[in-house]
Amino acid sequence: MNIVLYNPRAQRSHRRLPLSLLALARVIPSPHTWVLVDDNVDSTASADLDRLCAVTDTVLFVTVMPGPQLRVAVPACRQLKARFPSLGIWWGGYFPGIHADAVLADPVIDGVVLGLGEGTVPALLEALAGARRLRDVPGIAFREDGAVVRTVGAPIAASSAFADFPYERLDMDRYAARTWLGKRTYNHHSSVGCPYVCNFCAVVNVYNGRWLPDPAEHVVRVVTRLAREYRADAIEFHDNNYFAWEKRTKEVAEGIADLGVSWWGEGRIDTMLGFAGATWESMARSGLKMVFYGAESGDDEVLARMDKGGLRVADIGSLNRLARRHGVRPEFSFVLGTPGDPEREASRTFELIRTLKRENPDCEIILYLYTPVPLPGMYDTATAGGFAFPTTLDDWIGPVWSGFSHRRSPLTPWITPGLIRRVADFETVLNARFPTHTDMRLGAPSRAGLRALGRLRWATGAYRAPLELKALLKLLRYRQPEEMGF
Ligand code: B12
Repeated sequence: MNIVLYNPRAQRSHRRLPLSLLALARVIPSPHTWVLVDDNVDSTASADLDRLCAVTDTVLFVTVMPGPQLRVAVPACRQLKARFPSLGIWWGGYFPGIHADAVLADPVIDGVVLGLGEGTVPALLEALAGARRLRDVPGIAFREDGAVVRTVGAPIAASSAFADFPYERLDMDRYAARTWLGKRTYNHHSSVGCPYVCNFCAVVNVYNGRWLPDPAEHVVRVVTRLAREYRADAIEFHDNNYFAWEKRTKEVAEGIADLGVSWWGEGRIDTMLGFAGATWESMARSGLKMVFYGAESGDDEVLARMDKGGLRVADIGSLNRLARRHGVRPEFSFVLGTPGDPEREASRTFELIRTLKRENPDCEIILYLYTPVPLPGMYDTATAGGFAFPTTLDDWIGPVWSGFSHRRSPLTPWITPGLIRRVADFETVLNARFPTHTDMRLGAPSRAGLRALGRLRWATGAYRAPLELKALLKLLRYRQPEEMGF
């Protein structure tokens, strides 16, 4: 069988290794063959798909995130199936895993891999070749006699249990991204899942508190290979929770310290507040430049409701000061618009952000609005108020739900246009007063202009309707890292 691995465009020119598909490619056994089509970097992607899918005995494997990627994936798959009706089309990734019923309501998609692909794909290929029943493949969903069948027991293992990513099959120069971290930035993913169960995070739906890290020596080996063979000078760790284990963090930091690589990853405030001073020093010495933290809220009551493991607002401030002392920039993400009193939550969070900026102007701030994921807690409050996910892909890619996936227009029953506007206005003033360090294309004069124009509004708290700042940000094509990556 020929397997076409397809990464639909998530962000044009977002030059990052398509790790989901590389993870699958390494477990495809011969005599099957695979080829990767990456719409993020390849302008001929759609012609390539046409050519490759015309070959008989081909299966299309598509990785799908909600939002823009979904909006590209749906029409592409429909066109391909219309042209090549016998083409098998299988989807995987968080979105299809969580919303398998909506995906399978579309006749064009033959099946969904619900969790990790490595353990499932070899068995799936056997079934597609007729050597076993689909029902005997673990961790998939497919249609049978008009109903959706889900098989259980998706195997889960650390990535290091499988072969290395087949970088040698890619044009690695095309994936060396110029970012604020370095001239040749590559991305890596060194652990599966996350050990926590925050009730607003899609990772919990798939891994439910499981976290399987690659051992430190494995991570060091991969980073060394990227640095030595492919001249990486920066690494983004895309793990959901890179820093969950202090010992591993320190060992990796020590192992990569001499490579001259800058790096970034995602961590928890409570975990990293507990790290020893020596670990912070090792991390900083090894090139750690910034850490993304889920700070979530400036309201202790909301933090408790989010199952953040006892995190308090005061901890966010402590981490901000600690990170500053070590010269590692914190990037705090907040999730506004949760049930209860979202207006009060917003006011408290804005106040906290002002304090964080006062104490460490270098910290970065990212604002989201809570968008439900199907987990007990806030999701139940939403459904009780009438919230329901779309049941078809047409609805998912339609105008109403597209904004939802961007976490900007959440469609929760308690959200009001006034609150959405209030958050957007605050964000505009914040972005002008403190333009992100991660936007490489923003030159010094543009930054200075933004700061100057944003200063008065920030100083006086006059966030309402900052039309002049909105226009300037638009003119400068300001990039928001949470949507576009760095
Ligand atoms: C890199 C990344 C991006 C990149 C682009 C990724 C790309 N495909 O090109 C960018 C920055 C553009 C991005 C954007 C967004 N992202 Co994103 N992103 C990630 C991130 C950090 C890493 C993905 C990755 O490479 N993982 C490593 C690989 C090895 O794991 P994996 O993807 O899970 O793949 C395994 C399985 O899922 C499965 N699998 C995956 N695909 C397939 C396909 C087939 C056929 C099979 C068989 C199996 C399979 O097998 C793989 C190997 O085991 C994840 C979080 C994470 N740590 O995974 C979020 C994540 C996927 N993103 C998410 C979201 C929501 C978004 C946004 C929509 C959010 C926003 N802020 O607006 C935007 C979309 C905007 C846009 N322009 O598209 C969510 C998805 C949640 C959900 N409900 O589906 C995640 C999980 C983050 C989170 N914790 O919420 N993202």
